[in-house]
Amino acid sequence: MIRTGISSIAIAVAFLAAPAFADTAAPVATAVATPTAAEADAFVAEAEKVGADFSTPAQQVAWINATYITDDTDAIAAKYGADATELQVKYALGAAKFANVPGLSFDTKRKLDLLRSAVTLPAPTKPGAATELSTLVTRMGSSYGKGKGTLDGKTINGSDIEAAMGESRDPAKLKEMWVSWHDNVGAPMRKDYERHVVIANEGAKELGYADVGALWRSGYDMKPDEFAALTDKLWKQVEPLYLALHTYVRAKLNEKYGDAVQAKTGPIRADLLGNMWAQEWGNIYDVVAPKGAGDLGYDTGELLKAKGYDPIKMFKTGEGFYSSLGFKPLPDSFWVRSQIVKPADREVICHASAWDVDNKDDLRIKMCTKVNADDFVTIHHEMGHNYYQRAYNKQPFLYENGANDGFHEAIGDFVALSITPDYLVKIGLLDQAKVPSADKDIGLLLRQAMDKVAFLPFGLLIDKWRWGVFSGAIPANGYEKGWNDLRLKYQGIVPPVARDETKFDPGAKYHVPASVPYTRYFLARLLQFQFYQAACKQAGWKGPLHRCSFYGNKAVGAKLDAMLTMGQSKPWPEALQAFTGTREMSGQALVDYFAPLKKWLDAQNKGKPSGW
Ligand code: X8Z
Ligand code: ZN
Repeated sequence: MIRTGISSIAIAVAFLAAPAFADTAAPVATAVATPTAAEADAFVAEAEKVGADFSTPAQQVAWINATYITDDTDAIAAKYGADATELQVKYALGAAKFANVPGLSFDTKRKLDLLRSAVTLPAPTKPGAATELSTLVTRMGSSYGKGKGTLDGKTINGSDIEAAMGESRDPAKLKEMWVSWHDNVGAPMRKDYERHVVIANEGAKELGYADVGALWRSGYDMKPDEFAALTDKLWKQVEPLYLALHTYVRAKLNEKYGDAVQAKTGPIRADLLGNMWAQEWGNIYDVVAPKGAGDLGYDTGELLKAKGYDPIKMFKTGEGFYSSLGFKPLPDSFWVRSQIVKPADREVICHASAWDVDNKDDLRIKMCTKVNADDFVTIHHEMGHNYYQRAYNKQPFLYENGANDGFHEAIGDFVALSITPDYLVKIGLLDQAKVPSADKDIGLLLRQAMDKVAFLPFGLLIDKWRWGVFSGAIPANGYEKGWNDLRLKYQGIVPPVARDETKFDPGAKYHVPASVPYTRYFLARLLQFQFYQAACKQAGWKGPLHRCSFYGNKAVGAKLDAMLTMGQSKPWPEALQAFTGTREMSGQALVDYFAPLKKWLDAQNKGKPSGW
C-alpha cells in the first residue's frame, strides 16, 4: 500500500520492512531447477531498481491525495496503491523462492527477507483483489481525513476537536466531542474495515503467513511469536508505573469533577484525560498538579503563545535543535513543499507525517500545526523521521528504513526529551529566573509522565486489537467489544457512554483506517529513554536524568548520525548497540528516569484503591 508506515515514507517503507520470519513454511518454489545464488543476486537487484523507480511518482501521488482530498485524487491514489501492492506481492512471492538457496551473501539473504515482509497489507494474486483492497483503504483514510465532530452543536474539524479536547474542562462538552467524533468517524467505516481484513488475510496466507498480524510481527529480526512475547515482557517492566499514575490521576479527577463524573474507584472516563483517545494526558497537568511541587511556573504552550511563536517559528526552532547536533539544515524545498498549517480551502489529512518523496532529499512534513505544547513535540518527532531518512539515503533502496519501525518513531521523541527548562532558557523562550528549582522536580516528572507513561498501554493495545482481528480471535461481530475490553484491561478506561456493535471506535483513531501498525510507538516510548540515557551518559551529565539536555552536543550528534546512517542494513540490535552499547530493548531506562516520581506516587497513593 502507498500509505504505510510513516505514511509518508510511503512506497519506500512499503517496499521495505524488516526480515521475514514467516511462521508457516515458505511457498514451495515452482521452478524446476533449483535457483542459484547468482540468480538471487540478480533478483534482488531487479527488485531494488523496480522499487526505486516506482517509489517517487507513487509518493508524489500519495502526497497530493493527502494534502488535497477529492474523489479524483482518491481514485488516482487507489490506482497507484493497487499497483504498488501487486508489485510488492510479486517480489515477496519471488523472494520466497530463493529463501533456501545455498551460498547467499549476507546482504542478499537480508534483502530477500526484507522483501518477503515488506507489504503492510498484501492482496491475494487473484484479479481485482489489489484494486478492491486499495479502494477500501484509500476510502477509509480519506474519510478519516474529512472527519468532523461537534462542539456546542456546531461542526468542528479533526485538528480543532483534538485541540479542544486538550483545553476544555467541561465534562458535558468533552462528552459531546468524544461521542460525535467516534460516532461520525469510526462507525461508518466498519463494513469497509471488515472487508479489508478478509482480503488482506488472504494475501498474507498466500505469502506464507498465518494472517496479517503474523506478517506485521515478523518485521523485527525474530519470529512473530517471540516478538509478541517480547512486547508483553516489556509491558510488565513498566506496568507498575502506569498503575501508580492511573491511581493518582483518578483520585485527582474525582476531586475535580466529583463522584457523578469520575468515581473514586474503577476505570477512568476516557474523555476527561485531555486527549481524544486518552493516549497522552499531559494536557490536563493543571488538574493533577500537586500544590507547591507541582507548580512549574511555566507551561510550554503558554510560553510559545506569549513569545509570539507561529508554526513556522516552531519549525525553525525544531530544526535549530538538530543543527546544534551537527545535522545540516533542511533543504529549501522543505519550506516550499511542506504543509505546515491546515489549508483553509480544501480537505486534507491533518494527522502529522514526515516524507522523503524522492528518497534523496525531498524532505517534507505534513501537519496542521497549532501553537501548543503537543505540536511543539510533534514537530521534533516528525523532524526525527526526516533526519533519519536523509541519513540513510545513501543506502541501497531496500535498506532505506529505520533499524526497526520503533527506531524511526523514537528519534524525534528522544531529541524532544532534551526540551528541559534550561534548554528553553538557551533559546530565549523561558526567563532564567523562571527555571523551576530542584523542589519542582516531581512536578516536571509528573508533567512528563502524563504523556510518556500514560501512553504505554495505549501503544500496546491498538495492535493487540488488530492482531486479534486478523487472527479471528476478535470476530467481526465483536470488533467494538474487543476494543473496549482491551481499553479497559490495559488502560483502565471506559467510554463516556455505552457502546454497542453499531459503533466502530477503533476507526476513530487515525492509524486504524490508515493501516499503520502501532506497536512501533510502544517500542519507541521505551527506546527513546534508552537513547536519551545513553546520550546523557555520552555527554557526561551528572544531575537528575530528566534535567539533561544534549542540545549543542556535536559528539552525541555524530554518534547518533552513525546509527541513523546504518538504516536497516543490519539487524536492529546492532544499531542499538552502536548508540547505546546494549543489544536489548528494555523499559529500564524509562523506569530509571521516572524512579523519583514512582516513589512519590506510591506515597500519594497510600490507602487508595489501585487498579479497576
Ligand atoms: O502518529 C504519530 C506521529 C506520526 S508518525 C504524529 N504518533 C502517534 C499518534 O499520534 O498516535 C506520535 C505519537 C504516537
Ligand atoms: Zn512518527
